[in-house]
Amino acid sequence: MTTKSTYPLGDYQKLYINGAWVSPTDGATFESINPYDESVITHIAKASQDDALQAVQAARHAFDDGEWCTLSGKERAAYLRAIAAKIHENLEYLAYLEVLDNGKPIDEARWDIADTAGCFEFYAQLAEELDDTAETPVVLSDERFDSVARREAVGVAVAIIPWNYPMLMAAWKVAPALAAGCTMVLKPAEATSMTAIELGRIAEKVGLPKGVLNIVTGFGSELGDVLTTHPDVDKVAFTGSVPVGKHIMQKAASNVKNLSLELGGKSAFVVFDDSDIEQAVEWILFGIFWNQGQVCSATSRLLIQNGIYDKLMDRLVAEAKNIRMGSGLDIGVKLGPLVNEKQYRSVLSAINKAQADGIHMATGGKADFVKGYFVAPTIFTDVPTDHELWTTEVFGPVLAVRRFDDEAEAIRLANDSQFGLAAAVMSADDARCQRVARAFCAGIVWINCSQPTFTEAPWGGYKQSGIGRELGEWGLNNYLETKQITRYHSQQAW
Ligand code: TXE
Repeated sequence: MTTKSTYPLGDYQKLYINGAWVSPTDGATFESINPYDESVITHIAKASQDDALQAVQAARHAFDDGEWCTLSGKERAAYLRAIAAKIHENLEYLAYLEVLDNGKPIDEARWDIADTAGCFEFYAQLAEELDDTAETPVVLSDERFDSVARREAVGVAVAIIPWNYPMLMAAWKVAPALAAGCTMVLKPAEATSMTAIELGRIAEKVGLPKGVLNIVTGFGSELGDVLTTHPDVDKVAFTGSVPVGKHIMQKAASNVKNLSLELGGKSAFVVFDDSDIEQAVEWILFGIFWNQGQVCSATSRLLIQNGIYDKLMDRLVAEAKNIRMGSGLDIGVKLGPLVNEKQYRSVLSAINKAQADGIHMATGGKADFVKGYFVAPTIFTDVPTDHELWTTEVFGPVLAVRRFDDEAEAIRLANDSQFGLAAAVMSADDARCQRVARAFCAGIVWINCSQPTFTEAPWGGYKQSGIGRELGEWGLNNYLETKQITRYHSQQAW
């Protein structure tokens, strides 16, 4: 059975710049492809470099001369709440668009859209609080002076986001930026542009002042350098691949822009002998197959203690084989297609390489579909620690498994990675879990679960997984500068 099968699609051939819907200067568009059946969903406006420049100028003008900067946090919060309300109102439609564009199961898309609204609500509250908390007194050692630390908007921010959670990733950057008082240029991933454009429509409907949020759809390889080197841009926030993150870092050095990066991961899940097998199976499957494994924090390396290994692997492989694949719109489907042909080929090539290198595939591989970018839930065992399947992000439904003897070995194996985004541990012994959690080199650690994500808690990685933290108050701080204001109030001579 399918959920509501069709909704009328909007117009996706315009860019949202300075509060107006404009055609790209050269009139270009590109196709958005449905990963389920490879059909063309619609045509998307393909911004030129000139369009990107105009978007930056609009954001600059709105920041320097517009009404946005004169608003209190409470007034900005009202816009954020209005955006959240509109997202709630249109939840089914927006979730449907995410499924078409990205392929994910509709229930997951519904969670994403609800979280997107929740993110705007959360930052609305922080924007309100900022009215009281923006300035904090600083106690100085010299009493002839007093001082305050004042938090102010960074200025014009650029957000470049990926395709795995299209609207949610936009919210993670747009909501705190607007809460802080920044203006923004948002560039969604070319594979999934529709809900970003819908966000523009929502911004227009709630009357967000012009130029505060600008949306340019198009290719990162063409627009990226304009957005990340322009002297009028004060901050760049990026989520995506490590190579592009490194490239952006170099470009953003042009005028020492404030930069936050959320890059890849190869996160470990450590399961000790005393774990409940069924609970372990549930969280391991969720940790790697949710969103087709296209999750930066996916626990794609599984470390199982020897005593539980055989039993747990039997159950894991059996359950992985049971995962229903198909159209994200079909009720009961738990695994949709990968987002696009590029990702599909890249994941299949990682699987083929591992097989060619003699690594044992317990289940999975290319799925038996005539059309669409389907890869079955795949599990490799006894993966050598120097093999790329163990060291490199696959970003697909592919789990690499190894055994371990004791806690020290598990921690060593988990931390032996160029990445440090997330890690998970499962055991009935809470003291052990707490110890291991503190020993992990990772920005996000889960105990007895994997992947639950909360808007209130910090999100980001160690090592090559990135710089800075999103979400929570940390996410707001990404878009704030801190200014010291110090006054000399004594009659004494200096
Ligand atoms: O990423 P890209 P891709 C990882 C994952 C995946 C791999 C490739 O391992 O297999 O990256 O995915 C924009 N200047 N992640 O190719 O290219 C691009 O338009 C500025 C992890 O899709 O990094 C898009 O908006 N921007 C990840 C965004 O960067 C540029 C999520 C991400 O695309 C640019 C996605 C340039 N030169 C992929 N080139 C995560 N951390 O969650 C591209 N872009």
